[in-house]
Amino acid sequence: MATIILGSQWGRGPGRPLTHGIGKLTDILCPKAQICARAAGGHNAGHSIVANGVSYSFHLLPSGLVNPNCMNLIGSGVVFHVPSFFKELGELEAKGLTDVHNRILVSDRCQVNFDLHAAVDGLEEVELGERKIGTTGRGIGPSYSTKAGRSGVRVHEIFNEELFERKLRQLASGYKKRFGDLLKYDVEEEIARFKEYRPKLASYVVDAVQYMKQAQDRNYKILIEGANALMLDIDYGTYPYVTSSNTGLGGIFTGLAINPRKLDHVIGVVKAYTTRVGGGIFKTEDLGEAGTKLQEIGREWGVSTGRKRRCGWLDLVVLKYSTAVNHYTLLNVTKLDILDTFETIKVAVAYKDSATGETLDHFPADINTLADLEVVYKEFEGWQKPTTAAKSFYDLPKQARTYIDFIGEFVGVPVGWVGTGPAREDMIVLH
Ligand code: 2SA
Repeated sequence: MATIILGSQWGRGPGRPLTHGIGKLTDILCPKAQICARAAGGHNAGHSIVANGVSYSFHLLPSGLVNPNCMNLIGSGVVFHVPSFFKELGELEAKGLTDVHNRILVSDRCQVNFDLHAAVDGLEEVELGERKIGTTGRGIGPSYSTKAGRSGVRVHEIFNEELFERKLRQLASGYKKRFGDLLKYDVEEEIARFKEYRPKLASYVVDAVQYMKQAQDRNYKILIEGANALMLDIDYGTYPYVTSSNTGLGGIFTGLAINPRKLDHVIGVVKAYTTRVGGGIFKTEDLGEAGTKLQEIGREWGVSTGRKRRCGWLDLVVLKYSTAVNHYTLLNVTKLDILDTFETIKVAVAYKDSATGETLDHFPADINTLADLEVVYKEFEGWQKPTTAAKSFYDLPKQARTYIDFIGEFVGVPVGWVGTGPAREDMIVLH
């Protein structure tokens, strides 16, 4: 049976160098899992896990590597950057994780994300000027573009040297025609690097369809880690200010070919407020004191790029929409403790057309329509007490319980976990 963990807002990450977001829940659920898998995205994702006092950062690799008994799989929907794969494995090993090389597999159907794609990512951002997306610069968009354009290179093709080199040269020359000398990329150097990677990579590559089928036939417990979050989904996010993969539930099925009838739970990770990295609309962003306070107390910096995250209030219109797309069966509210010192806490419950006075309780497709709408907030009294020591839901201050209950009731999904601090034990289990 599989459990899927998905980011429900614009980021899934922890925002501080300790375990706090999807990583933390993965860490908690991992001891029960035999396989931990990634389905989509690439090395643009980022979160940290603290295990036995050591902080581990994950970008491309599944965080099930922290559990010594867990196998890990990079699924077919991931855009696979080979240098990052070896670098991240090396870093995890240097920090003391054991047997990592024998516990990670890569689908032979993954698209290869080349340094070429990162170079193009940068140039495309420059072309966009003021309308730039604010990407992580990891070549994610260009990798998925070449995949959709059917000119990409897949992992299995790395092992057909002649084909690989021909396709990569072709790809590079296409981009060279578009960008000329602005493109700083030496295809021959990349080809030379792959001569070294090729023999080292072979033992990790697997037919992931067969692998997952066998695992599901044997009723293995599989934990699937979403990358990024729903509002960055290429189809359902705030397009075009999104990443280029399906970060929602759909991407899990295309990326891993799992059996939809063998699912335990789809867990939505909901930060108790909202953050966003990069450009794009963010209706509940607070550019004043509250936003700065959330940024500072929450230590909201991107794990992959170190960029400051924009901060604001929880948007339940977004969460309801995210639930309609991802069909969460349980929610994990995270970072509740970051709100501990606020006198008042605001939550978006609807949008309003100020011209007509009409309220909208759903999330519109058009970001220009959205831009014109006003946010309708509900205000909650803050609890102004520390929540980190709470061991059970009833240890939480009454105002904090009201806040959590409201979230679950508003979207119609039970809250299964509440994160109240960075440590593994700072997680209240409710379900
Ligand atoms: P890209 O690089 O093409 O995927 O960027 C497109 C948009 O998607 C956003 N994006 C992210 N937003 C939040 N967190 C992400 N991962 C890292 C983290 C980010 C970091 O968890 O901290 O370290 O900066 C992530 N990855 C992509 C990105 O900001 C663009 O708006």
